[in-house]
Amino acid sequence: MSKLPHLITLCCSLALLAACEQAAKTAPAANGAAEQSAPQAPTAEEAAAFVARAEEKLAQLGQESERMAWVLSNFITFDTELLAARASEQYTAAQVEIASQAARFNEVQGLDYDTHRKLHMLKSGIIIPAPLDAAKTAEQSEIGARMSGMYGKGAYCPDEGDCLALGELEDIIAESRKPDELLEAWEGWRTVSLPMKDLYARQVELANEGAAELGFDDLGTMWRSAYDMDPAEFPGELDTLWNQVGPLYEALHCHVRAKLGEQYGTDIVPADGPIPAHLLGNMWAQSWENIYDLVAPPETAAGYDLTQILQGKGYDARSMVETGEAFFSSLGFEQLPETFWERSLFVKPADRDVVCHASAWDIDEQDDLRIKMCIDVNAEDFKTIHHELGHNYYQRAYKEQSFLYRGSANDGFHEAVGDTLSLSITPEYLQKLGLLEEVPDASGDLGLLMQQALEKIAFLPFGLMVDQWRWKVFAGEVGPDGYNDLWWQLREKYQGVAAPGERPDDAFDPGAKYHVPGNTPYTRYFLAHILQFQFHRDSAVPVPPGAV
Ligand code: X8Z
Ligand code: ZN
Repeated sequence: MSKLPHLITLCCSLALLAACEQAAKTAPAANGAAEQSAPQAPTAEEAAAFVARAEEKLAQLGQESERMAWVLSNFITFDTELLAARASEQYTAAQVEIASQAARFNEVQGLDYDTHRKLHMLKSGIIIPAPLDAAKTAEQSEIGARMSGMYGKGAYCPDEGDCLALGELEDIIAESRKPDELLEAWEGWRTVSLPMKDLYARQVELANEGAAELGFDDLGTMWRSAYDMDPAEFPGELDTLWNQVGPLYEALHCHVRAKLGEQYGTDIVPADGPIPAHLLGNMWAQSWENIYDLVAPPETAAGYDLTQILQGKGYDARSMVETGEAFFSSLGFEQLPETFWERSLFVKPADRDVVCHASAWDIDEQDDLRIKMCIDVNAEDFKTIHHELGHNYYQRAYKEQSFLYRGSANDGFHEAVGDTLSLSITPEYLQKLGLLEEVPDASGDLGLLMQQALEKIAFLPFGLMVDQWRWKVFAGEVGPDGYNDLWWQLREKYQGVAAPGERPDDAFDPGAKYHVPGNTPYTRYFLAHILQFQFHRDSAVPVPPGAV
């Protein structure tokens, strides 16, 4: 997880920064006399010094809070929630205070490029700001930790039988072809988010108040200001991208809807309406590779089933990660440190609650890299491992950068790197690994391309709509009573997907997606799904002229 949007403890940093500010205000004038008149405007040198101190403090304070977040995600208990909330409270307070102090340099002329850029990052790079009021900061942090805990511990407990955790419900959605079973798993998981709605609404209120204190219209404007362009123009850029790739999605949607109609009947999948969201093989209908068998082009075969191969060859969680590491090693990257293997979580523990949603961590922003993931031996998790390792290698490659430059050009870049490697998990690569005896005939490529489309093209509108929803929520275009309706309006508009039935009045379906209670911006994944193909194309080894 990257430090800036995360936790950081306060300790003496604010006192120090404040002391420096004070010293700057009362510095002797050039003639040696203490300043009596109105405080002088700060200079470019003072701005650079402020940034340097802020970076030093944020870097120093990040580690402990990152460890706290790690412990919470690995052991969700009453106490770890409380401790993580406290750490987050101190971190947010520090970030907000630094951001508001940074505004003092708004009018300074002659700033060097880095200072200017870093001041902007300090003022706008807070994912979940809080108001300066200490009680509200504490409330904000408690809400964040509680919602993370609720999601991580979430389970559906049917009237009869054992409770089912998200992973088990996802397996049903992926594998079952019985509409009733699919519906129960789909609706069951959404019982977890019902009690989040009020908490989420309050979180939005507090975050918006924090954003307003920092000079932003709302939190959405703040999020949109991280793309090296006028934040007001960013949505238009996304529209342009969507208009370019949307027709590809439409074609896929049309084909899949027709095939699902054949499978389940047009009374369940109407030929001219949205697709019910529980039939697409994924809990959020965000990628559809699990229904390949239902929609595969008849004249072709995928050629192989990577899940079956991995299982057949006796792969386990660790050897899947080792294989991912070997891909990076083959590109010339240094192996992961021993601590990565000692400290990462690869397998869902049987005896405690953890946040299973995959994530990559750089605890000390140097070499303490880890991933946390409840790995199942299947193709999807094999690719996700490459995704997570992409974060870790990116983090390590940037460790010598100054604190504020350790992130990526924008958040879409970080999400795209590991995925770019996954695009090279081709039959040829699998053969090199000894996973495929021989590369299937090129006549099977249509099947492979369909699999790729189900994973990558299907994702695009989902990647876009999550923040379209959040931006409207942050802008106050709907209140809590309208949250769910707006969610489904956007699901239909972008994805052509509908809820499989009437939703309860108090439903809060956005909360059933990790990144909403976890407060992780989502447009990054839409961008990454474009960028990774650009990276892939541009990283291809050029064929020398005359070689073909
Ligand atoms: O959340 C993730 C990663 C961690 S950054 C596993 N992804 C999004 C999701 O699961 O919804 C990767 C693709 C989209
Ligand atoms: Zn990621």
